[in-house]
Amino acid sequence: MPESSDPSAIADVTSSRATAPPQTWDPSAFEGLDYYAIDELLSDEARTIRDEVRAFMTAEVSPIIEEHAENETFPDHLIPDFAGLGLLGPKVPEEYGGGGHDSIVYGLMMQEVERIDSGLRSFCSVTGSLVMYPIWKYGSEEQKQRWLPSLAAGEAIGCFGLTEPYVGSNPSDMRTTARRDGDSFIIDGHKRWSTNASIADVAVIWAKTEDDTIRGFLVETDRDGVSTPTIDDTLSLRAAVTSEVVLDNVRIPAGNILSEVSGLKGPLSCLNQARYGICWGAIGAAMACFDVAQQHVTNREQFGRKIGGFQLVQERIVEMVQEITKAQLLNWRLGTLMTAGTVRPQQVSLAKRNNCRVALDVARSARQLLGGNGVTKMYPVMRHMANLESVVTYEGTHEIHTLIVGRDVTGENAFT
Ligand code: TGC
Ligand code: FAD
Repeated sequence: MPESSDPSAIADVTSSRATAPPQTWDPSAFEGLDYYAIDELLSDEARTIRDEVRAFMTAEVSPIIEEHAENETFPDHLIPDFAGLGLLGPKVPEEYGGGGHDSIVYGLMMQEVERIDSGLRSFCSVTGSLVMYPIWKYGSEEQKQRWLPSLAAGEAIGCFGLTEPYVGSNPSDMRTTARRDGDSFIIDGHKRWSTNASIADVAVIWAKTEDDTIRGFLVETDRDGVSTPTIDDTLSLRAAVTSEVVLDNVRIPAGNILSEVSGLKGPLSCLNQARYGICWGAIGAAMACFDVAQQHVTNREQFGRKIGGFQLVQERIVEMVQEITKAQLLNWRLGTLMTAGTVRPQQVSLAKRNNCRVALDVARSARQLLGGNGVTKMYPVMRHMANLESVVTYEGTHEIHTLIVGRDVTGENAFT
């Protein structure tokens, strides 16, 4: 029986309409979390670009993202805006249509995109780091001219095929093959978990040639033998496109090979770029969850006072501030090393490992502070949490990054 003697409360209980308290979060009130004044370490240009992306994502994307995630649709109408904001290929030189920015700017951009949704950051990461980067770094001048300006403008879309149904953490065991046949290569294989593939014009496919060497190939997706079935049963990154790439006797011109790299270091060097973007992006998601939690605890009352006044609540909030701040400092330092060109892949791994875990912990803690309403779509926290389950897995799982750093520190290989 309802405890209230108010007849309208009884009516609410007996009606079929659920009642919820007012939302305690205003997305437009986001101010960022900068406990250690890291803003002072940024250039004016970096701050300006970050603020521009932040404003766009808050005004244009935040209001629509929940619906896209629910309906499992990618908001492709945003692609021209993303291109206009320079989110597609921020580090690629301007002569090829990219932004020519340094790594700090790239990181801040990914932070602001993922603050709204990891799937949209995925779209940007794949375009810039996994498709444009290898074409720019390892492609011919003709390949660069053909693809980079249109990818930067969002007129062409790309995807990256490394993972296969039976090969994920250990890509050196890949089964996809590329056989030379006169002026062509014939590609056979099956890639799984390829972000963007069903909407892509070009796929960067990693395959083994007859001498067992891993090489990269540009495969136009309208070629005979290419199909890209969507993986549509995911509970994570639902506003992004994830697909398979099936390559059945696909003939491509020999000139489609990325001629300037061979071996596993080809795809892994692209992953360094994308993993770096994830380090910043994941903390964007964490900042969003913290913001929701902070607003909630300063609004919601229980036991006659704001829940932010309880010591156990403050401990959660302080833990979030502490871990996000440490991760932000890690990102800033990583960005300066990356810009200087002295970063080591193992340093990227340490930050990817740390920051994904921090983001997941923050999301789970924020959800806890929201109480029951935290499991509803009133708040973005469950969506971030579900997204982050992919983010902690792709681009190298938490365990793989542990082993990368472990090997670096001890000199012992624990992979096999
Ligand atoms: P290993 O012997 O360590 O290395 C083989 C060669 O590669 C070089 N290398 C690297 N080069 C550049 N960057 C790196 N990070 C590199 N790591 C290694 C290395 O120097 C060596 O070169 P060389 O010249 O001596 O031949 O190779 P391994 O077989 O022991 O494997 C290492 C391991 C397990 C760490 C690697 O396979 C790995 O990182 N596995 C994880 C796979 C992964 O991350 N897959 C990601 C798929 S793409 C994706 O998830 C996109 S999600 C996109 C989105 O939506 O955002
Ligand atoms: P597995 O490698 O089978 O691993 C399963 C479990 O075993 C993991 O917990 C792993 O950590 C653990 N494990 C494996 N080896 C070891 C070991 N030596 N020691 C300890 N533990 C170990 N790939 C692409 O190529 N392109 C993309 O665009 C892309 N996009 C993706 C998008 C999404 C949404 C997802 C979920 C994945 C995407 N991936 C993509 C694939 C992603 O990179 C792989 O899922 C990831 O590398 C892990 O591979 P796997 O799923 O085969 O898991």
